[in-house]
Amino acid sequence: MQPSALQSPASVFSTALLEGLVSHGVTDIVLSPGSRSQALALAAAAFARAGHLRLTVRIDERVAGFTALGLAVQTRRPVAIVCTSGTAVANLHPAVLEAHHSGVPLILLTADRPTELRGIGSNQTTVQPGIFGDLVRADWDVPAPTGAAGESEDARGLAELAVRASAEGPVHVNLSFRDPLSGEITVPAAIERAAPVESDASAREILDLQPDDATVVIAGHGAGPRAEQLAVDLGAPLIAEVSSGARFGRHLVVAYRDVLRGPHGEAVGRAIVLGHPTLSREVPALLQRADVESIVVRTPGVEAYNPGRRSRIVDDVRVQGSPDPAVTRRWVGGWVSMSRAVLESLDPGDPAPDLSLAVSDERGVRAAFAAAELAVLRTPIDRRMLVRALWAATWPHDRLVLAASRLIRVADATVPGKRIPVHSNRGLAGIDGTVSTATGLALGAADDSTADDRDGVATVATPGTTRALVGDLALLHDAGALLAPLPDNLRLHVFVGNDAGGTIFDDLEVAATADPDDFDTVMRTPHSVDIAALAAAGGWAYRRATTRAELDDALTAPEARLVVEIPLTE
Ligand SMILES: Cc1ncc(C[n+]2csc(CCOP(=O)(O)OP(=O)(O)O)c2C)c(N)n1
Ligand SMILES: [Mg+2]
Repeated sequence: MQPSALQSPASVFSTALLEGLVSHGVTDIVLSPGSRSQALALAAAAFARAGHLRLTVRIDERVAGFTALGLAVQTRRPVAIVCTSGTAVANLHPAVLEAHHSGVPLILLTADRPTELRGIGSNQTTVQPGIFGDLVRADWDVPAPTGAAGESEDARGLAELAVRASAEGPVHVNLSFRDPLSGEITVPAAIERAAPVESDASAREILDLQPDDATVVIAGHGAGPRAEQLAVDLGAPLIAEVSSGARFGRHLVVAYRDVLRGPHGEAVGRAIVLGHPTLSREVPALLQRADVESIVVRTPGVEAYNPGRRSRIVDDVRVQGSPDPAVTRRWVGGWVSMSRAVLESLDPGDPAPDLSLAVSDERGVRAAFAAAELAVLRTPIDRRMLVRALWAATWPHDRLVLAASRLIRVADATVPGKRIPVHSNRGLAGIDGTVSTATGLALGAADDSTADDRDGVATVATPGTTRALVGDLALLHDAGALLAPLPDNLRLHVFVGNDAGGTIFDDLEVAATADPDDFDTVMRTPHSVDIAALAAAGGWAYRRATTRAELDDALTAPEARLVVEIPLTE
């Protein structure tokens, strides 16, 4: 017989805290195991069993942090993370940094020892209050609950404050617990949902803009589809980075780097920035030019992008009047046709096959057609082909996740307009946590209640496939993500462009000046990890794609969890 659990103020407080979080809109908790955090963890398990929230458990807090980040990005709701004391807390730091720089709502619930056990060399006890410094929007160091009257109300009030403060980024709730560290848990049968808090828009600075013939709109990471609308309303060319959420439409300029360096770029008189541009040198150079009026629409809660420290930072812009169609045709048309010419010169593309040859009466002609078709399918994969193939295979009900490897830059310089969900951790462009983030995005999408109208991208009934495109080092950095269990109802495919190290550095000046062996040892860092074995260790299916045909096959693979390795040779 199981002994009946004791009453513990830790569990009573934790239960009330979770009730408060759920009632204010939290639907997901990601947790890692530990002793000091047991009251929160066991309460979370009981809440999940009662259907009040979804619980995701990860052994590694770093993986847990990025998984929560992906969940929060996808669901657009704050996600709570539970961990124990000590180094566990510090392992959340990378995800907290990314969340801080991209304004993602995370609620960190870290367990700690009570004050009487701090500062005396107690096991697994460090200085947790303030450990995240200025990266969190708010922090609390909560004394250990004692069972005093009113503690549960306090816990629910704290939950509400934490949810509110997390609207624009991470918050830290450090929670002390005393023995007994857990006890009986009484899960509320029903939890009343509080009305969402409307943000106060009255103090916002909105700048009125008139269309002219020298404006360009720049959509950095996370700008969203309104950047495209703004370009149309202003009669302006649209520079939209690959993870901007605005890479579509008639105003899009794919080869923007080349166009910015040419006469059209020189003619720019005004640039309006939304989101966080990080993928080119030409955009910051433009914003620093003395003859360019630079206007940046800030993302709430996030450090404004201001490369020359001369941009006008506003909360929003509004267009007055409409652009002259003839002017728009000339100005936007010039950019778009130059972009097209650049792309064609880079890559004339496959000549359109003459399909009539396939059904020709002459055997020789039919054979030649088949041989030509085979040659295309046997073509070795290069980076451009890889990013284009993934882009083409992604539909509005899917998600594409790009690591901060060289491939995101290739994608940004190459892929055409298409309205699909693309995510990349561009807050700090770390190569860490990409697969974990993709896992969170996939989990978020698998939850039907989140299948809302995201940015006007089609409302979907199926969660689709989440595809992550990562370099080999990005995969190895986050190898722990492959060890995490995932529900069967989601499809997560990780495409690894394996060039045996970090070849992004080959494009830097140092590649030509440094000793080649030293450059390899300390920058490129080649390795010979067996990716098939790594995938197998976590129970993932594995495929290797060396030709176009094999890649096409992998892109329609039915497996739930799949690692596709693509060897890249140049
Ligand atoms: C956490 C972290 N550590 C180091 C870096 C610096 N860095 C940027 S790209 C890169 C190499 C990426 O290698 P890989 O993922 O194989 O992509 P490739 O450049 O080969 O395409 C490194 C180490 C970083 N961005 N983030
Ligand atoms: Mg690499």
